[in-house]
Amino acid sequence: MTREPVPAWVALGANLGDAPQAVRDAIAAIARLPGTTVEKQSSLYRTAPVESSGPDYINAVVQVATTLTAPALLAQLQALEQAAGRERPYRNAPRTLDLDILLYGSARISSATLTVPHPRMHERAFVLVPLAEIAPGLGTEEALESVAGQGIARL
Ligand code: A4P
Ligand code: MG
Repeated sequence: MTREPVPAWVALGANLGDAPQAVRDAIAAIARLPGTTVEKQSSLYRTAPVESSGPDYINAVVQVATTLTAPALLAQLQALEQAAGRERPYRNAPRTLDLDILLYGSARISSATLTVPHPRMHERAFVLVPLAEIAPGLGTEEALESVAGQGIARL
């Protein structure tokens, strides 16, 4: 049985090593995932760490269309994080690459390993600003205004 492609939005973040290159390479790698095409990609943004330490982050958001299930997409994204040398010494540690699923169609998922929509996306300029760039219909002005104090600059 062939599955219909589902639109999904993935947030990318990095703040160790050559972070802009890591984010660009990750977008190219996502485009090569099975059953997956990148439909839209935001600009890259330089952002101040939120509840995290270390250098500024580079963040971006992509819209994909994928025939992968949400858990399969998560597994593929985690493999890309590992391939980029991701280490997890402690929560919100600086990282070479972080890939989070923001939205998967209209699905609401709450499992031990996957929560969709991403529970913290509406608190974060580093997610909302790039998401608004490629999917203005998904967010609200109120949400954007509520994060206006967070440092973010388009590269
Ligand atoms: N998980 C559950 N739901 C999801 C989902 N929707 N997408 C689970 C991806 N993963 C999801 O993630 C921990 C576990 O979350 C995974 O094993 C998966 O099963 P992780 O990537 O190992 O750890 P993390 O990234 O530290 O956690 P998380 O929850 O992604 O962190 P946050 O809350 O997203 O914050 N500041 C700036 N400026 N830019 C950033 O990118 N990122 C964070 C991470 C903090 N501050 C930041 C940035
Ligand atoms: Mg993550």
